[in-house]
Amino acid sequence: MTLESIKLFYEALKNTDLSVIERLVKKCLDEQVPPIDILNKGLIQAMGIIGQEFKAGQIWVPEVLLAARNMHAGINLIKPHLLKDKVPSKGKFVIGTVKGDIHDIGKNLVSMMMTGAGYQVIDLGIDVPRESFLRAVADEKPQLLGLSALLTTTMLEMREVLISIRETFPDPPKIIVGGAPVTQKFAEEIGADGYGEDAIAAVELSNRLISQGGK
Ligand code: B1M
Repeated sequence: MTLESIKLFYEALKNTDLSVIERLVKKCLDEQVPPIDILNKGLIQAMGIIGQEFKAGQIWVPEVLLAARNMHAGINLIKPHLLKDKVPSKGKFVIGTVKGDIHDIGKNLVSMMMTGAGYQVIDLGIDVPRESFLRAVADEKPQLLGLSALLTTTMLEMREVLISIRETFPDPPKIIVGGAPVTQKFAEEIGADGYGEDAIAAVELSNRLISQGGK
């Protein structure tokens, strides 16, 4: 994918006309661009530029919301291509965005990639209170629990969820964390079982944890 096409994705994410991003993604698919490249080198890179503009105060929340809507539409179009190959179930994975955080694009991508990799995914959604994570672990007995956070303020909630889970369950699931402000160092500091830089890394990490014995 060239710089020129990143510009096309960027412009499509900012366009109020939803059909612009839809046509662009369909065109890439027709031209046999690998779906994973459309995601990583097109949509995610373009959203990165929008994030920088937001940070610099050049654009405002409504424009970011518009980009998020368009991004969802683009992801929905490549989803069936990424999930094409059915694989046997590897285990249960509960995921949610921690309390106070409503960013769900990254979390949805992790859910999608984990589904594609053969995990049964239970997605608790956004702004998930600690009690809901506890209930889901009690009810579903997953091998893995994933926590996503996009804000430097909400990432601190990850530690609290982790402590509650480990205090409540004698045989807790492996807990993996991720999201833009989260780092390997932070994951180690809070005692998470692993950190995934992106959705693919989350799958690889989960596979490693499961092969080491899951719970
Ligand atoms: Co918000 N926002 N936002 N926002 N937003 C950020 C995160 C910010 C960095 C923008 C900026 O200033 N540059 C900034 C946070 C600053 C900080 O904390 N230091 C910010 C802010 C400040 C805010 C508000 C406070 C703004 C306001 O209201 N004034 C507000 C907070 C709302 C809340 O949560 N309480 C807010 C709101 C919003 C929107 C609603 C407008 C919208 C979200 C819409 C939605 O998600 N449905 C939005 C968006 C879109 C963004 C940016 C621009 C893009 C986020 C995104 O979707 N990226 C973002 C800037 C940025 O991140 N560069 C920003 C694409 C996505 C694919 O990446 O989510 O990182 P990401 O996921 C990746 C990896 O991180 C990883 O895999 C994914 C795929 O590769 N990953 C995991 C994610 N979760 C994982 C879990 C894992 C493993 C990997 O294991 C379990």
